[in-house]
Amino acid sequence: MELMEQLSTAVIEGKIEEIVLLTREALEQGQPPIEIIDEGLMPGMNYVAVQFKNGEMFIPEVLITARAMQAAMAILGPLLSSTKSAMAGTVLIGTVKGDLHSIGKNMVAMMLGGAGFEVRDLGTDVTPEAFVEAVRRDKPDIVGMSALLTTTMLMLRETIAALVEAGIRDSVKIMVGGSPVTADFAAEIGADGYAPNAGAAIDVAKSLATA
Ligand code: B1M
Repeated sequence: MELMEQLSTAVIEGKIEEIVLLTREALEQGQPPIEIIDEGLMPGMNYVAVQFKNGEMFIPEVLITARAMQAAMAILGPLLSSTKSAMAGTVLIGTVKGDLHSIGKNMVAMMLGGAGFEVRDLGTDVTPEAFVEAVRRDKPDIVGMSALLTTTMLMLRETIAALVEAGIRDSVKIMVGGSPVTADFAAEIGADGYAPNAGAAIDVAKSLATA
């Protein structure tokens, strides 16, 4: 089996030790980190997503695959960041209140770091109050919010409302993303930018930082 295919299978089967070995092997073979993500890890994660949706995989199994994915990202993330050039701006990022999905947000954070942004990750299940407090403290150029559930997507709106209420909305640019989020929804809730994936998030962040 080809190496990228082996990586996908290791994600699906949640084999952490194997995924670490395969990721290192791919790097030793000179495969760029971004290609290992796109061609090895993501196809596995996409397969898991379909199985989960169809009720053929369950939360404990999905958690194991998520851990395997994170183990690979722990190796690849710093390499994405090592191409850091001049500081492009500062970004505060977090997954909104009620939402524990971290993989996509982590990927966006790592890619932004690699593109030269200074990134502060607030983690998951971040309340609107915590976003407000962090903006006051860190004065970032951009606040990035991730939401993966149709229910927590509404928390994007509430978090923006909290920033407005606190009188600091106009001190930052707001970027949102996550699988249920659309450009229309982002515009409707008053976000400044939306990105469908981590690659696009870099372009959006760059244009927001210079706007
Ligand atoms: Co959950 N889950 N999950 N889950 N989970 C989804 C999201 C779901 C679509 C699966 C399904 O049913 N088809 C579904 C949501 C349905 C809906 O609301 N429409 C779902 C559900 C229902 C749930 C629970 C409610 C299940 C339950 O308890 N009954 C529960 C909720 C827990 C909670 O958050 N309160 C739950 C739990 C979990 C696990 C904990 C088991 C695990 C998360 C582990 C973790 O993250 N540490 C999990 C996972 C892994 C998934 C799926 C299978 C994969 C998500 C993922 O990591 N994708 C997911 C299915 C799916 O997405 N199709 C699913 C890979 C990742 C790289 O992609 O996160 O989309 P993504 O990020 C992309 C883009 O969206 C974008 O860039 C990223 C990289 O390209 N992006 C941004 C993301 N954030 C961005 C921010 C930006 C810009 C771009 O700017 C700031």
